[in-house]
Amino acid sequence: MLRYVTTNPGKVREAERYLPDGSVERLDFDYTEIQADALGPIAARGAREAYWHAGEPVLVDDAGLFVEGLDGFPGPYSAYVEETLGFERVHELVADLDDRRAAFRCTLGYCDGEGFAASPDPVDRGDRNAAAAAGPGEDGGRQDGDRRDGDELPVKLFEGYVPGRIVAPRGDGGFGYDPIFEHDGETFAEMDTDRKNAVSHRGRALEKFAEWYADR
Ligand code: ITT
Repeated sequence: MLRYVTTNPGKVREAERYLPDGSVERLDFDYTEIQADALGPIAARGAREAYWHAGEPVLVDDAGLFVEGLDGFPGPYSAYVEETLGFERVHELVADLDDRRAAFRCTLGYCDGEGFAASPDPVDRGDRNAAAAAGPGEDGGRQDGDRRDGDELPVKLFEGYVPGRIVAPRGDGGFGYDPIFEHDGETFAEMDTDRKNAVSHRGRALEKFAEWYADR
């Protein structure tokens, strides 16, 4: 069984459309999100921690909204900004800018404790020195020695991207920043799940993952 590790049920609703019925189940586990200026290292670190927690194959999903006129902000800080400001104030911040173009990015990190054959998608193999310096994690259940080994587990990454622009909130579907993100004339909150999946950052990343996972 593959565990889709997230505190956000909206992500799993979208992911289920790409994976065979009954092959994925959500695991509500809040892995540590390290501070980084890109999504890949956050997803890789999260996938290792989630794998050690779950003890079975895991997929983590790190996503963010990158606004051009704000030099990519909130990007990897999107969850914190949504919790503190909310999407309405993000729209207000952007409303007066000349450049309201934005993109959603999603990086999926897969870990099952094994290595990977060469393929075009990146594999994060961790950093021994950084892992040793960080020391053991706090999620318990494993011995410290095991944990350090775990920090070197390879994680396969799958990336997806969708361009759009920030608009006044419209629609009541989806989640997160969906009401203020417009793609092709509609906000993500105005689209149903299949329509959003067909164009979204998560859909693109899941498509690559599902194709690869079928042979795993
Ligand atoms: P987990 O980390 O537990 O998976 P999260 O909701 O905190 O859940 P992220 O850190 O990946 O997930 O999300 C960053 C923010 O971007 C957060 O505020 C999400 O609601 C938002 N977000 C992610 N994907 C989105 C999408 O498809 N549409 C709208 N907002 C999205």
